Amino acid sequence: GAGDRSAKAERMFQLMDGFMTNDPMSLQKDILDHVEYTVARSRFNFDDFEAYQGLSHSVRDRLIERWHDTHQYLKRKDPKRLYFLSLEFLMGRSLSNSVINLGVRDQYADALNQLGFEFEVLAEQEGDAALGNGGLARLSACQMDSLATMDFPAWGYGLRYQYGLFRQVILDGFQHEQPDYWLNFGNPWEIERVHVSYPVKFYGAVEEKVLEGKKCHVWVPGETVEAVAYDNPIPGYGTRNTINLRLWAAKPSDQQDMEAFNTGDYINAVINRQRAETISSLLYPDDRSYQGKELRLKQQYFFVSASLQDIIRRFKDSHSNFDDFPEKVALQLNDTHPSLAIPEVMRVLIDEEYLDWEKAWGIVSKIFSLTIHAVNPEGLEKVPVDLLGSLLPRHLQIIYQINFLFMEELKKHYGLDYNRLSRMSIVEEGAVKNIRMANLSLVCCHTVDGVSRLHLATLKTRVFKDFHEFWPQKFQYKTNGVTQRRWIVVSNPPLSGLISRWLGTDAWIRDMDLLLGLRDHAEDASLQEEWMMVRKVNKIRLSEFIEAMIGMKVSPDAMFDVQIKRIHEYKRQLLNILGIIHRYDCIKNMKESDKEKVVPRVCIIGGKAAPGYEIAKKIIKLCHAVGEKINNDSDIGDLLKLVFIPDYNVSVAELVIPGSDLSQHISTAGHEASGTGSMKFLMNGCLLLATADGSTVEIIEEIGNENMFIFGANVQEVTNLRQNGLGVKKSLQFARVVRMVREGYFGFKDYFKSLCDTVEDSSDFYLLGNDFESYLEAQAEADKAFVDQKKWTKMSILSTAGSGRFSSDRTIRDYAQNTWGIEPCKCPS
Ligand code: CBF
Repeated sequence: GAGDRSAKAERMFQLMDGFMTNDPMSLQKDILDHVEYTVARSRFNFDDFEAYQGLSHSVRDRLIERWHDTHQYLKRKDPKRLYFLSLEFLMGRSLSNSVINLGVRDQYADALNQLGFEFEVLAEQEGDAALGNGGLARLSACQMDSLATMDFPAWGYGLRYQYGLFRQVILDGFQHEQPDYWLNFGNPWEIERVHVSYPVKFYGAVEEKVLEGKKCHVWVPGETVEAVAYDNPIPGYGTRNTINLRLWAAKPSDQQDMEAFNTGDYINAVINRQRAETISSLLYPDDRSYQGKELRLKQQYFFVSASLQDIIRRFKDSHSNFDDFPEKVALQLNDTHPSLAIPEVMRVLIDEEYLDWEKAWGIVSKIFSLTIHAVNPEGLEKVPVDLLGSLLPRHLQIIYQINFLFMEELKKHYGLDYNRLSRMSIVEEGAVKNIRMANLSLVCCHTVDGVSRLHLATLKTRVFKDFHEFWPQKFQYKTNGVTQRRWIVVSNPPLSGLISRWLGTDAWIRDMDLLLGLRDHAEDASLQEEWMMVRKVNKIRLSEFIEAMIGMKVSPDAMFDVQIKRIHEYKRQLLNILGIIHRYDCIKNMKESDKEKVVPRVCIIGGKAAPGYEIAKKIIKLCHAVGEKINNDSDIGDLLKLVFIPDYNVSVAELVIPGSDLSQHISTAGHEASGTGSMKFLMNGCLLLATADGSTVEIIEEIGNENMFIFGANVQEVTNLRQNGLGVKKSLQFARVVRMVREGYFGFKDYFKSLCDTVEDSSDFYLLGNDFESYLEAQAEADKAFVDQKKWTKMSILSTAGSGRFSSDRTIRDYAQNTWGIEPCKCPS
C-alpha cells in the first residue's frame, strides 16, 4: 500500500544519504570498489587500463547522479525542450572533459596520486568515440556541451555505430583503412537502457481502411527492427545540469521471423535476426556524398523513428492532446540527414493519433528547424523515389501530398512558371526520379540556418535562391562556435591557468567575451614572457608526440606550421604541399650564407581521405613522398621538415593545436561553409594563414587583418575567374613546382599524373595556380613576423583575446532565442 511505499522511499533516502562526496578518501574508495566489483580485478593487482576503468566508473556515478536530478527537475517543470537530431557526434574522449565540467579534476588527481597513479597517464588510456566524420560531427559535440553548460533543456539523439570512423594506417605513404571497433574494451560513458526500446518498421505496403466512417492508412511492415537506447550523460560546466545524448542501437525484434522459427528453419531464422544489427553497425566514412544507399536511408529512418517515438511518449506522459506540442517541442535537423522526421511526424499524427491533415501540418510547420552545412547544390542529399517507396511506402505518399500542396501554393504565387516549379519541387524528375531532401526540409521547417554570414549569402544567392525569394523570413545564420571547455581548458591547461591569472578570474570559461580583457595586456612584457613559456611547453609536448608517433625528431624552436582537417581538393592541402616544395627548392638553391636567414619550419599535415576519394588519397601519398625527400636531405637539415600525422582524430587535435604557431585554413573562397578548426587554433593563440572563406571573414573582423595572414581570391573573384573559363596566368614558380612532381622528382611519376592534371590550366577548378603567388607572399609575411618574437607574441595574445565570439555558447544562445524558442531551466544545486 501507500504506507509501504513511503516507508520504502524514506529508507532509500536514508541509504542514499545526499550527494556523492569528493574528498580523497571517498574518491579512492569509489575507484577501488569499481576496480574490484565492476572491472573484477583485485584491488591489490591492477594496471593503468584497469585503473582508468575504475576511475571512469567512479566519475560516471557522479554524472549519473546529476543526470537523474536534471531529468527529475525538468519533468516537474516541463519546459519547452530542444531535441537535436544528428546522424553524427564526434565526442572524442570523455574523462578529462567530465571531471573538468564536474569541477573535480584536482580532487581526482590528488586522490590518484596517493594511490600511485597519475591522472594524465590514465586519461591517455581512453580511446576516442569517433561517431562522426569531421566538422559537422564535432560541432554537434561542442553544441551539446554548450547546451548543458547554459542549462538549456535539451536532448541529443543519434546512432550508436558499432564501428566509428575508420582508423587511418599509413603504409609506404599510402592510406589504408582499418575498422574502428571502439567498443572492444567496453564504454564506461554509456548506460544501456534495455527497457527503453521501440520497434522500427520498414518495407511492406499501405492498406486503406475505413474506421468509424473515416478513411485511414494502415502501414503493414515487411520488417521490424528494435531500437535500444544507450544514454550518454553530458555534464554542463559550473552547473548541476547534465543532459542526455541518447544513441540508438539496432537489435532484432521479437516479432521478427516468428514464422521461420515456427516452420523449423531455426538456423536461417537466427542468421536473419542478426542482420537487423547491421543497421547501426557502421558510420559512412564520406563527409560529402550520401547518395542513394539503402543502408544509409535505413539508418536515417531508424534513428528518426526511434527518437520520435521517445519524444512523443515523453510529451504524452504529461499532455492529453497535441495542441501544445509546438510549445513544448523544438526539433532541430542537423543537416538534411534526419529530414525523414518530417513525414514521420505527419504519419504518426495522422495514422496513429487520428489528426486530420490540416491539424497535423499546422503542428509540423511550427516545430522543425534546419541547419545546412553544405555549400554545393551537388552535395545535397537525394533519394531515388523507388528506394524510398519500397523502404517507406507510407512516407512516400505523405511526401507526394506535401509536394502537391506546395506546388499549388507556388502556382498561386507564380502562375505556371514551370521552370521555377520544377526547380523547387521536392520531386526531381529525370531518368531516375529523386526526392530532394533539402527541398522537403525547406518546405516544412520554420527556420533554415546557415553556419556563417558568408554561407548564408551563398545559400540565398546560389543554393536556395528560389526558396529565399519565396520565404525570405525563413533564412538566418548562426556562425559556428566551439567549446572553450574542451578546446582550452581540457587541451591546454597551462594557457587556461595563465589566462585566469591575468584576468583575475576563471569566469571566461562560461563567458568567453571576458577574454577581451587580455587586449589591455598584449604588450605587457611579463605576460608576453609567460605566454611564450606556455607556448614552448606545448611545442615540446608536440615534438615528443611526433617522435613517439613517427620516430622523427623536430626542433621546438622552429615555426610549427599546421594543417589538420579532412583531406579535400577544396581545402587545398595540395597548395600547402606545393608551397613546401617551393620552399625546399629555394633553400636547395640558396648560397650557404643566406641559409642563416631562413626561418626553420616544421610543416605538419594530418587528415583522413574518404576511402573512395582517389585524388585525396594521392595528396596523402604526395605529402609522404615530398617528406621523404626533404627530411632526408642533408642540405636542408632542420631548416625544413614535413610531418604527416597519421590517424588524425579529436584527441590528436587536442595535442597538436596548443603546440602550433601557424595554422592553415586555405580553402578556395566560397567552398567552406564555416570551418571550425580555425576557431580552436585562434583560442589557443595560434596565428592563422587563411583565405577569406566561411567564418574566417568574421574572424578577420574580430582579430584584424594585421594579426593574420590573409591571401587569395575572394568569393567574387573566384566567381569571375570561373566565369572567364579559368584561363588565368600561372606564375613560373607554380609551373615549376607542378613540373617537379609531374616529372618524378619525388618518384611515383605515373601515380601523381592525374593529381597534377587537376591543377593544369583550364582544369584548375580550385584555383591553386591563381592563388599560389599570394600564398607565397603570405607565407613570407609569416616568416618575417616570426623573426620578431615580441611582435609574434603580441599577435598571438590578440588572437586569443578576440576569439570570444567563436564560442559555441554564443551560437547556442542565438539558436535558443531566434530559432528554437527555448529558455534555460536550471536544476538547483
Ligand atoms: O558546420 C560545421 C562544418 O560542417 C562541414 O564540415 C560539413 O558540411 N560537413 C563543413 O564543411 C564545414 O565548413 C563546417 O564548419
